Amino acid sequence: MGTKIMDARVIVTCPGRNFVTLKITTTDGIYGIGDGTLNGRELAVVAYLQEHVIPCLIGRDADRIEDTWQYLYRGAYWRRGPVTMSAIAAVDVALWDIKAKRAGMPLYQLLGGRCREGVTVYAHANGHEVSELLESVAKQQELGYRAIRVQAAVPGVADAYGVPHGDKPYEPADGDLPREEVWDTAKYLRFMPKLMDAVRSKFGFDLALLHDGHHRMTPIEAAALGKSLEEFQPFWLEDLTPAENQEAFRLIRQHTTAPLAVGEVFNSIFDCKQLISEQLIDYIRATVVHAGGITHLRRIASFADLYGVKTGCHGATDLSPVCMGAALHFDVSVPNFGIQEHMPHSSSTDEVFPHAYTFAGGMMDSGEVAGHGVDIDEKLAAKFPYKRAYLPVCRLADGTLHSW
Ligand code: KDG
Ligand code: MG
Repeated sequence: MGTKIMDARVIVTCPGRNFVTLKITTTDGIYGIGDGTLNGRELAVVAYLQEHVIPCLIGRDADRIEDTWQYLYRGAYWRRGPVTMSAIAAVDVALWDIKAKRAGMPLYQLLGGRCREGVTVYAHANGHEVSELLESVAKQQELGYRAIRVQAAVPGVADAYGVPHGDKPYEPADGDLPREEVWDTAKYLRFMPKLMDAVRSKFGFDLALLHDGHHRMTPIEAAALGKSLEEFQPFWLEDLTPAENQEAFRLIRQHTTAPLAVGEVFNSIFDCKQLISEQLIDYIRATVVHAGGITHLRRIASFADLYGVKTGCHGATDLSPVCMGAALHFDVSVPNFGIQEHMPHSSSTDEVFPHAYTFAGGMMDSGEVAGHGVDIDEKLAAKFPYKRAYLPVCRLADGTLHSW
């Protein structure tokens, strides 16, 4: 019994976008990998890992996942925050990968085994016009998705969240410096019922429809949106208002029964404690990489389960295939699973990160390979050096900085 951490290394690669991966090797020659990507702030996590975490890992018992988590969280004195929690997640997932490989089992077996046959995922549809959005929804349906997020350009607004610039697939971290976008909430609030009406009129009510407000509304604007979209029966409305102030969701809840999803930017259970215990949300969006790994995400999910809140893990392209693989093992084994986001990676990203997970008929599955089933081709990764890339910033017409 007992295997020690012999080596830990950070690999940064940019096969179309930046990814930070931690590779831990043990004295018995097994390695595990974890995702530590923090979009637009990648090198902060790299430095945190290299300068402050890796020196403490060498020689530690690789089997002591919980103790290592506590050591890096409590032991650091400075707790929480996206940089710290992404770094802890990278270590945690690499150690779960190692433990599952040593056991010769897929990771979900160590998490209690399957609770379902597969993971229902939602796709993204978007359009510069309503007609283009409708075509995009039809295309995702043809691919097999039964849950689809809809985002469209708002008439009279220069930039809407979730709509690509030009013909390339949507990838917002595209600037060597942050691109500046201009936003108008009033126009958006007038447009959204028309958009949802167009989608429901064409596709009916069997399709699960999701929408992301991306933190742009005040609480009362969020309440108004929820009220106006209720008749279109959204599966969820996401990130309507910034959630630093958890109490703000009481106001939204007083006005609408539209299900609410929040939490892709959360990194700790304390970010959602009140949201969950007061039943102010329906889906918690925290995922493996930004919320402290499998160890902490399970804690959040167990707490959420007490209050009837389901999981809805973030799964945009800035979460690497390593995060997606780990999330799918979590998804198949967590009792209060809701849905998983799926934004497919580019083919070059998929080549750098060979993986066992699969997609078919609107569902994904972790696969049956020992560990979390995702690897990194280091030679190929080295061909794609880091390239600085920022997310955009958002302003109102008068120049006031707004949440992006
Ligand atoms: O890094 C930011 C993206 O992950 C985020 O903008 C994507 O909101 C997002 C989503 O719901 O996928
Ligand atoms: Mg979102």
